[in-house]
Amino acid sequence: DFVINLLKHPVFLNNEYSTKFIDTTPGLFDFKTRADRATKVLTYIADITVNGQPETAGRVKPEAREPRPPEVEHGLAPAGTRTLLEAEGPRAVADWMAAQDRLLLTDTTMRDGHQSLLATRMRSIDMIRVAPAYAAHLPGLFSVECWGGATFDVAYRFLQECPWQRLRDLRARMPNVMTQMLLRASNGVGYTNYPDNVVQSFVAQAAASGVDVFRVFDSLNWVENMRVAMDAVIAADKLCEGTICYTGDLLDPARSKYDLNYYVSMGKDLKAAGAHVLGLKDMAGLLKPTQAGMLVRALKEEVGLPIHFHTHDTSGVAGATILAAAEAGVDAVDAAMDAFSGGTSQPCLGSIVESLRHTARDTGLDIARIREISDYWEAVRAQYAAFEAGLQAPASEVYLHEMPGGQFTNLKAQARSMGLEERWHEVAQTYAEVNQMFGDIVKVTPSSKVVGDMALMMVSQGLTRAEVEDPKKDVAFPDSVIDMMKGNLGQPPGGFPAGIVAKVLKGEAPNTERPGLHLPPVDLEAERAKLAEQFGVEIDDEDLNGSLMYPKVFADYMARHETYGPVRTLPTRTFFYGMEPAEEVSVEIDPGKTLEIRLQTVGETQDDGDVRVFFELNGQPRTIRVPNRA
Ligand code: BTN
Ligand code: 3PY
Ligand code: ZN
Repeated sequence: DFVINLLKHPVFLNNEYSTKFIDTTPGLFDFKTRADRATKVLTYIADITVNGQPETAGRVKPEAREPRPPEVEHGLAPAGTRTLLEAEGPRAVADWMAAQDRLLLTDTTMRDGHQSLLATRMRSIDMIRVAPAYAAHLPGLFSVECWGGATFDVAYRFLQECPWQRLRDLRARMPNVMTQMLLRASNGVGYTNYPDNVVQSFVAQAAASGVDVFRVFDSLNWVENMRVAMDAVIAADKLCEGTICYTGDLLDPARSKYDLNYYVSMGKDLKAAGAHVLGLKDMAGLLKPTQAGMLVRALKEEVGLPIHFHTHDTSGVAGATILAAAEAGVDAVDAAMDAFSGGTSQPCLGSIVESLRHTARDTGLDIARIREISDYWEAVRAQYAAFEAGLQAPASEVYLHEMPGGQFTNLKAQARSMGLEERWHEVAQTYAEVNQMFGDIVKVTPSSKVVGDMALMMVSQGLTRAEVEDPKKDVAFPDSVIDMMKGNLGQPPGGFPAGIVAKVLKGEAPNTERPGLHLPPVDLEAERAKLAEQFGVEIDDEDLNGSLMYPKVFADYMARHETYGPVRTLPTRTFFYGMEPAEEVSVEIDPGKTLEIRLQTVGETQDDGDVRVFFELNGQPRTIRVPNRA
């Protein structure tokens, strides 16, 4: 008797879900009635039950406890940073930041935490259910990072849900604390440069749908290529965090390209470009404690903006780095809730709070509330065991390869799928060599993906750096490498080495100007009309911006949505593993519209290859046929 009533929890039922226009405008499509949407959701469950989810194939279904969000007084949301932003604007927030004695904290669990530990697979429902507890019990957080980076793509591509809807739902449940996103400047939340008007439109939409803090970075640290995105954030009256990506070791004489002067000068450029706050993004977790103290002091003195520091704990010493940065006067730092911290993720939020308690930088956050919320996250994380692919222990090897925490698990999975799992350390070594071959560049999405593609190619084909660089040897470079050498991601400090550019481009001249300068603007309304025609539905601004970022991924999402309907409120276990006979779940597909679903039995495969799956839907028998694709 495996009965779960996961979603009957009162906190959950009190929630109101936003609904997408395409789901709620029956006039557009006469067949899109509520009953039909229920059939679609049953079809999804039947399909996963019979055929499994490709994402979790071969993985054991976790027998984990139910995630139960903390009890919250309905609507409780004491004034927080968002209250200030709404009332007085981003400059006031930056001034307020600089005036605090306490160390301010951003919780990254809903973005970088799961991106770095679970290949970004956390579903909206698991975030939305706990958002009221953040609003009620942790109003002293600086921000909650919950959007951008890889989450946008993964929501559409793997989770079959709308990333904008996630944002609106979180925003509605946390009206007092600032939401934060990671924006790859002109690369938006994608892997390539977009036309300027696409970047502007995307930022305006993100602001309208609920982002308060935009951490804007460029994957080659090229400030010139960050202006369009930064200007759009400033125009939307949101907090613009112009960000330096940290790489190398500022005390290493062999890496003198990235020394203290380099970072100070970039910080000044970002201030001049209008940043309200200076982001210091150590995406691989390379900044060591002593260097952190030096860097923070220098940036505070010479740039003068409040500093928000981000790191990863891949090495195991990131906690020490954060304490050193705090000692040196950093204004805010990122951390992940305990259950989503450590390893390739951020350091442990609760332990930072405890470390600073009764000191000059006491965070003022309620540790008991942190533990309560982390306890929820622990149960959530267990549901995603299939996606755990991380480090079993801290790894000093990170100082060799310099892979970003968000890339590490992905590249490892890619290596495994290419049969290179046993040769992981060779991949790591090659990644470092590719970096040197490309001129020692900042490695962060998308430049990190280019380095990773090249490294995997070299290891799988047994190519050495010397062979790759040999003008006489013919090498078929990955598309992403050709694209970067053409200048389509912009320019690193000092440019790419002429030899490798010539080899990759076979003598063709690269573009060394800002890529956006050469990309014609997209006719947004023509694009909207084209999509409306293609999908036969009205395309709202969110859909339009989603499609502009990821045309193919968005189209596939829309096609699956047509078949499976609103699967985003299915319990995570059901979404990934389907149901078992006699199991029951409640699924609130719209505010107040709950489906009570019971799986009765799964029939035999018929001659035509279909399987009949027998359900009870709100007490009525329903049969769904799905093909047996096994
Ligand atoms: C019912 O509602 O009981 C009738 C079964 C409906 C079958 C649906 S229609 C679309 C989907 N694709 C399939 O292969 N089967 C289902
Ligand atoms: C992203 O761009 O997704 C990152 O997390 C970079 O660190
Ligand atoms: Zn990160």
